[in-house]
Amino acid sequence: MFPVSGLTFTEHGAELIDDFLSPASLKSLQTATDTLTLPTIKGGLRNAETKIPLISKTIEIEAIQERLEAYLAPPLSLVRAIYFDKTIDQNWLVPWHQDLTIAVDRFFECEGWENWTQKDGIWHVQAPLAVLENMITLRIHLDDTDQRNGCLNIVPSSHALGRIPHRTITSITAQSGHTACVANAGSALIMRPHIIHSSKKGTKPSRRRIIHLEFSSFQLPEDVNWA
Ligand SMILES: O=C(O)CCC(=O)C(=O)O
Repeated sequence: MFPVSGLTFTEHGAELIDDFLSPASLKSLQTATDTLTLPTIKGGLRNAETKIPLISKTIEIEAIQERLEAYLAPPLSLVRAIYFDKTIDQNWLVPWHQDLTIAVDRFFECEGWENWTQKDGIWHVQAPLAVLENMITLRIHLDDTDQRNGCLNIVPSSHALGRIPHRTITSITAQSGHTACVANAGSALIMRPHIIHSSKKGTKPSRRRIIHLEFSSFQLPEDVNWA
């Protein structure tokens, strides 16, 4: 299987960019999160851009949105920001899955929009492929990561299979093989949300902080907004 450094976003649905952040931005984000501890860490800290204001500032200073226009046609907007923190004490795992769910500000009925649920009063729905194909996930690493602290694993090119029934994901993964996204602090993984991915427990746990940002250029139905 390819090392993550050999993958391209166009072909494999994921690409690692070394030194994505300037040293100054990396240091500031590390400092801002050094003393941040979360009560329930597995699901990450949602709406992280409002709770860690430095995230929005970094997006601006580092011209992140503009840089992502090389991967997804503009206009892009930030539609989700999550801060993940795996630690020695909170050494969680996430089984193989695709990110299919988006959050919107109201319920509507439309073919292909499935499995509506409400979480904390916010509507969540599995979006059609056209939406996912107009999204990009950016995972900024605040710590060096490999299998020892539970790096992300991906199945290269699996986004090309579209939305996959959950029951077949494990067998596809076993047949295809996967890549461990070994990465240095300050690098970023750009990936398709629907690439099959998982996160194992670290074998020798240490802190593994990620700023997970989702951008989209998809025009939602009239009167519907990202939530
Ligand atoms: O950060 C991780 O290791 C897992 C995150 C994940 O599975 C997700 O964002 O869907």
